[in-house]
Amino acid sequence: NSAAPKRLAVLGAPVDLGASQPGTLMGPAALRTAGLVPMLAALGFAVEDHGDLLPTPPMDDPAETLPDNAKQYREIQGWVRALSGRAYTLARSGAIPIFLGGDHTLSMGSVNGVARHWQEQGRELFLLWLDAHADYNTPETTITGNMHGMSAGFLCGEAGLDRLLGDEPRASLDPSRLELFGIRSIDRLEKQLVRSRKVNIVDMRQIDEFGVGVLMRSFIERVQARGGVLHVSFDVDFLDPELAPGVGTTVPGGATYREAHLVMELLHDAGIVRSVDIVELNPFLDVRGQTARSAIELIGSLFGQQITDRPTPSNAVPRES
Ligand code: B3U
Ligand code: MN
Ligand code: MN
Repeated sequence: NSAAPKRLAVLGAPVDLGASQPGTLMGPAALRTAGLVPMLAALGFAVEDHGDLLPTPPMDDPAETLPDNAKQYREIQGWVRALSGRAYTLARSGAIPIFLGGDHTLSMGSVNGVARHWQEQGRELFLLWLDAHADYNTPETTITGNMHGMSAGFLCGEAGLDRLLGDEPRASLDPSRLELFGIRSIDRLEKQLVRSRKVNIVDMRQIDEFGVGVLMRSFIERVQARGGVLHVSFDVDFLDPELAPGVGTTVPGGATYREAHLVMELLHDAGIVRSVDIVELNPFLDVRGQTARSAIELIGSLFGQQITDRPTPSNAVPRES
């Protein structure tokens, strides 16, 4: 898609209070150490590194308005508010923002901000959630209270974290525009909730039966048929733990090296990606930088790294006219 912007804006958000295990705050540093910025520059992009974000100071929400079962709520609120504002201005600047986490609460801010921008442009934003988990809990359904398990639900307007953004405008994302992909761990009440909202889920069983190519192409076709744009929220636990041991919540049976690259290559060829999160990398748990390096390679495929520069076959996804 020749209309796609050629500017990439990298922003770190070293938040780790949304996860059960500390350590994802080192994620942005590990991704930079693994060579993210020069890799993207070598693909022909103008890459701006905006460094790491600081959270806004805690708000003075009265105690009785704070949600139960949402651990570290005040601190996360500071991150989410800061992220939403920055995401909005970065998206408006015409660059493709790449948010480096940090745990998956990052997306509550990043996606809200970019969604607000696309709403103003009158374009439908779709959200691809590459993850072992559905992250569709609310303070009411959660078992752990960990807020990284609530991000997708929050973004689709689920109740219970209503004051999280403070005075930042809350964008609305219809659950029909969320695609959960790679799922293999979901809580009981969470499953009921995604079913009742008719969220699209591609779980690992579907991937085993049909393959990622067919499933990803049908999702891309759906986005293109609506003239939509896409935010990719990449939780590295989407990958199999053999490939990506550096995460706090590994779940066996994840995407293989080749499946994950094919997902990224198809997304690149479709020309619909306008913003990206890379989250849940925990360098403290990583093995000699392996997970960080895998994540970087996959982001390379998402931004056009090819094996033989052979274009997508002509019988593949129809292009936007
Ligand atoms: N669903 C569980 C587990 C979980 C969600 N996201 C992660 N873990 N990384 C929960 O805590 O909500
Ligand atoms: Mn996640
Ligand atoms: Mn996950």
